[in-house]
Amino acid sequence: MYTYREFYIGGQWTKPEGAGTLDVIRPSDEQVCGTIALASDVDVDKAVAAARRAFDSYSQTSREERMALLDRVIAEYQKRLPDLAKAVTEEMGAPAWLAQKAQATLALAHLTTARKVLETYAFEESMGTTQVVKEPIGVCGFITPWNWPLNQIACKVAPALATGCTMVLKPSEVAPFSAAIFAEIMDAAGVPAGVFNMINGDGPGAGAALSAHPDVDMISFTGSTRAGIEIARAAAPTIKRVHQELGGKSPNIVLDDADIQSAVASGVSTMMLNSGQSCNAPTRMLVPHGRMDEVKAIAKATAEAFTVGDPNGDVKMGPVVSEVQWNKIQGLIQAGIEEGATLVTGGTGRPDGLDAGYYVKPTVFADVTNDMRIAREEIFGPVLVVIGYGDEDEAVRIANDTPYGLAAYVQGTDIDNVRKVASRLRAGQVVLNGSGTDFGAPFGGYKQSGNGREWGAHAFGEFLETKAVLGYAQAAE
Ligand code: TXE
Repeated sequence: MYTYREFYIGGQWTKPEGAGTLDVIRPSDEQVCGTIALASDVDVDKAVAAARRAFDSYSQTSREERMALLDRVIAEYQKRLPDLAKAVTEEMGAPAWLAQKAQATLALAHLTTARKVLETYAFEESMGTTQVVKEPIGVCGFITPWNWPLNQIACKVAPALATGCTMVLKPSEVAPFSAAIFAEIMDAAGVPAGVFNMINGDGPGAGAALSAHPDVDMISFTGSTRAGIEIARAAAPTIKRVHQELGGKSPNIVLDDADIQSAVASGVSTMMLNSGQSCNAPTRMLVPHGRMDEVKAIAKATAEAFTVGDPNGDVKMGPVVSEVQWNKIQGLIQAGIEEGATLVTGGTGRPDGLDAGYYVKPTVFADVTNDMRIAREEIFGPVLVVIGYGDEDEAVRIANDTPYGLAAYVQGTDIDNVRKVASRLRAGQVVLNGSGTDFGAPFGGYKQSGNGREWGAHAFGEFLETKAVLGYAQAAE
């Protein structure tokens, strides 16, 4: 049982001013696994004030001081890896192997990448007699989700620390315990008081207050497009910078010359990872009409090999995060059946033998058309849709026919053609033939998948203001 009823403000665990609390539900058995306090507006004000006070000195630290700080954070983070992985399994249901190998460790990759980028990042450049300086933007507000909780915290905190910003984190109220351990890590690493602050709360409460706060200079948000719109609206009167990483409905184009067995099997596996709860999951598989039957057979076999159950057991897939998500997914599976898509495997209800917990059957729909709800809406569960296409032009048209543009995937043997198809896709990241994650590469969306970029050197730009100093290069009198 986790009990974190205090907030980390100004370098201290601090009692909340508000009286609200929230029980956190363990998705694997629907039991309470801990309790958090909910921040009131006064708590948000206190956290922002602490970050503001710390900004004056932290923004003046040298590159070397911040590199040393990141080294200490990395060292402390490594010590807590088992605790972090366990908390993620408890709060959002990732299987223990996934929590250990990915959920907890991806955050480490962002910290080490930021540390490396900081070594050489150009904060100044000369343009004739003008000097252009990149300065930390100020106090940042971070609102993060529950699906890859540590990854999404670290990919904001790491570049913010590296660039000299101070920050207030409001993690997801659904998965707050790994974030609390993260705050303990920051404390143990000796992050100066007020540089990193953490409060808990829900979206309409603490999230909205942070977004609207006049003393917050930028908000970085990862979550639903719905909340992203509300955050941008709340932030608008204060003209703060708003970075958003929102939903996706990423196409996975399997070209006719692809190794169909491996392209389809890996597409299904990537899609099902983390119970399908990844913003960049390849949720729409596009295949030539003539290969549909072959694809159905491979997708069915791959999905049915996904063992589902207690995330602490020997399973490939745990539950989805919450009852709300479970109901949303069930509703969309039902919609797919009613819209006339072919249900290849899976379907509504819990997998056999699982009576409690938010478990979903790995589900594949084929013969889907791109106007069906299951092809248009982000399902955020283990549900793949397979759509047929006639020629490559049609594949590209279907791929781009979505309000989202976070990621896209292309599989094929003729690499020149694969590259050509990639160049026609409107997405912030295109993955060719199952290439692995590149933590230095920018990550973010076109269209309604958001704006701005995270990860690596590109992330630094989100946290920097640009100052032009004219006449800088004049001779001293
Ligand atoms: O997300 P929310 P939910 C998508 C996915 C999922 C859907 C709903 O499709 O099914 O979103 O998930 C905070 N002002 N993604 O409801 O509400 C909230 O407290 C300020 C995609 O859980 O977006 C939490 O910290 N903050 C995604 C965070 O937003 C607000 C990851 C995420 O919650 C707020 C998760 C408000 N008005 C879900 N409303 C991705 N891009 O990876 C909510 N929040």
